[in-house]
Amino acid sequence: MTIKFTKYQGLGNDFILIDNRSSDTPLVSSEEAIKMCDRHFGIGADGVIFVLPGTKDTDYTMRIFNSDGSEPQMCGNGIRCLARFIAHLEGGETLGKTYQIQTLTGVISPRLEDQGQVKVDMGIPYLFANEIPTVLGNANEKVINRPLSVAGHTWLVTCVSMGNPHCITFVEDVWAIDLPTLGPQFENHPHFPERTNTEFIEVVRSDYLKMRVWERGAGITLACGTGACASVVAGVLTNQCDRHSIVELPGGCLTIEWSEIDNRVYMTGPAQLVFTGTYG
Ligand code: ZDP
Repeated sequence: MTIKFTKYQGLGNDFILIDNRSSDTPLVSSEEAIKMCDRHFGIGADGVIFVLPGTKDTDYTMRIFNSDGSEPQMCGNGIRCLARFIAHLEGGETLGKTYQIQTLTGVISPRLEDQGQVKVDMGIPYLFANEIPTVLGNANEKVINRPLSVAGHTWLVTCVSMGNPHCITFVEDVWAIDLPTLGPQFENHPHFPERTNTEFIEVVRSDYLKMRVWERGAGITLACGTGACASVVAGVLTNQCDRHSIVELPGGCLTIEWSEIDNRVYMTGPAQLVFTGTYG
């Protein structure tokens, strides 16, 4: 089957977007998504994102397959790309337009800003072990600076869910981390029953973090929006950063705010169209 797609990227975290408004079922299977994401034999991407019909309370529904075919609950860079894709499908962008998007973790609201930026209300962070989920510590307790043994070293980790699981550890130098070796061992650690995304954070200033990420189901990516949100939350919980911080990723910077007023996390960053095409 030939399928039309549009390629977007958010700080180098890149996605194949598919207009799926005609059906409640993704037009592409998770197995096909793996092939589409292959950077040599396919289009090449970190994931495939579908714009499906909304519900009575939302404009559209978003689903995503990681490049390994797994389906995460949520994605941050991806929903910024989805918002601009929807505007493209609807015939043009209206500054300030906010979409209500149904996801597997609830309703997420991206808002179109100027200069290609999108501000997203990412909802509240989940902090209890059973919400991550992880078996680190007691189910109804937060996971803050808990020891986790990986690759013969004991790391102090803080876990946060933005609808998807994140395991965050603070280090002196993010570029000294052997991510290809450590990433898979964190991702598949038995303490994370649904696997986990893993972020290594270097605190440059109280309002400026450097981050590298090994993503669940995608490996090393240039940016992870939910990971940046989770990392600022972890930085606040461990008294290492401000609630309003810049997160510098290999692909660029995101502005994150964990609101003291409504407990919601807000993320602002770019999303850019790369090309359109047909596959198959
Ligand atoms: O939780 C996961 O399986 C992630 N790999 C989903 C994708 C996260 C994303 N990179 C982000 O920006 O949050 C899209």
